[in-house]
Amino acid sequence: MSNRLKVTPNDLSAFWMPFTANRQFKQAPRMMVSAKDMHYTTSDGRKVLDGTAGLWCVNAGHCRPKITEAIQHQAAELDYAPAFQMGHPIVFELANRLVDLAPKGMDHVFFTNSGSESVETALKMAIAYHRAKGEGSRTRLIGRERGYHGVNFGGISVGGIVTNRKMFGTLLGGVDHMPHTHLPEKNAFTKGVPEHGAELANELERIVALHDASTIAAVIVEPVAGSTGVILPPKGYLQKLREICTKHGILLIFDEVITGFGRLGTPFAADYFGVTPDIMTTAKGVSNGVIPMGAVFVKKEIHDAFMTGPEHMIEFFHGYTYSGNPIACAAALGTLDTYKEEGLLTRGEELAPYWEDALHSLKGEPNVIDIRNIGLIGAIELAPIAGQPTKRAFSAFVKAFERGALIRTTGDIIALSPPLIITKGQINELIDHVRDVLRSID
Ligand code: PXG
Ligand code: PLP
Repeated sequence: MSNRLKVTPNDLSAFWMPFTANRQFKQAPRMMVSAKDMHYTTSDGRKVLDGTAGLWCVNAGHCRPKITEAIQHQAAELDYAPAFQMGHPIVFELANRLVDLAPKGMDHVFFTNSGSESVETALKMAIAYHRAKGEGSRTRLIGRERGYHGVNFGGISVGGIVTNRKMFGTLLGGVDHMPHTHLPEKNAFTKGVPEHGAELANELERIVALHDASTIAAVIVEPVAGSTGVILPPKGYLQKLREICTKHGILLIFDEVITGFGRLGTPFAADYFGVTPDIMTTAKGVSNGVIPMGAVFVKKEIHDAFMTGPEHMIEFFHGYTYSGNPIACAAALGTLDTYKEEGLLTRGEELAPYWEDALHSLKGEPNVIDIRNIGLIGAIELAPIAGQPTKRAFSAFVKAFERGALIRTTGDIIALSPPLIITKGQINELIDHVRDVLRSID
């Protein structure tokens, strides 16, 4: 431990950090050395309140005993078993537990190691499903502007974040995008789901008319877009997408990597909105972020469409070395036990009104141009500094960290998504940090 605490800037160069301004970070590193429940401890011994559940994943809070014990036990008992043509008991147990939690009709689950892999898996399943049903012409994928579906080639192709796409060539062919639903001129400072914009779902009809339904495999959207700065679906929008997809035989994929596992105060966003997709991608909260894991839920009809042909044949030529890794499964079971014992998958619903009021109390603070909230998610959008987009929010992030709160910024938007164990007192503390920071930066 003492060695780890003694990292000096010269030791930092080998690690090429993900989604990080590497040169800037290495000049002034921000290091966490331990964590418990709602707090991190930094390398200089300060406590930092986790306002973001890590990267939207540590839903049960940090270093929870059930999860730690499950991992320790599993590591000593069965560390690894091959994932292909072999099984081990707890992966089946976990699949059953997850299916019991999932929206009705989503009866099967395929394991991956991240949200990005869940997305690739879902897109491949969708195309292969249509082919298995004799509709091999359905290959086109429809995403949405400002969507985030991870960083692999399929995900950035259906995704709609220009910085994640522009450096990487031609991406997947046969992809189209619907418009995003961020309408600040009509919906700014709305509490919860906004009134305006459901008609944007009709853009899907336009795309269907352009290409013909017989060429389209799937539509993928985040029910609530997280990474791109918290964009909520207007009232009725997701229902409309569902209707249009059903009408045209197009699969609807909900990317619930962020919204899954209690973030909105329901187990999944599908439950919150009362709209059931055909495929649902998850990761993050499934294992509390502690060991990498992702899970793709599918409806029975989709799974069953693959279960044809000779029984000795592999039905779906897809999978990862670590699909259903035993230690990841143990972490996930420990996570689900913790969620259940503490009622965490619905705790967000009780806290949401308090959270909403606390967040919206920031209206009127310097440079705040919009505030959005749903469940235990919040976004505070700042006016950018002229000619220097992202700089104002990044200053807020650094200042907040120095003051003792971890917040997340994307563009000039502050996104908050605390662990679901947060108390009302800690909500006040977090929002007070943000308020003080907004008053202290340019
Ligand atoms: N889909 C969605 C909807 C996501 O939010 C992914 C896929 C990819 O998951 P992996 O596990 O491959 O990272 C995500 C991930 C942020 C932030 O601060 C968001 C994500 C990841 C890291 C940071 O907004 N979302
Ligand atoms: N690259 C090589 C050379 C491999 O042998 C494998 C798996 O066997 C992979 C990539 C894929 O790795 P994973 O299954 O962990 O995604």
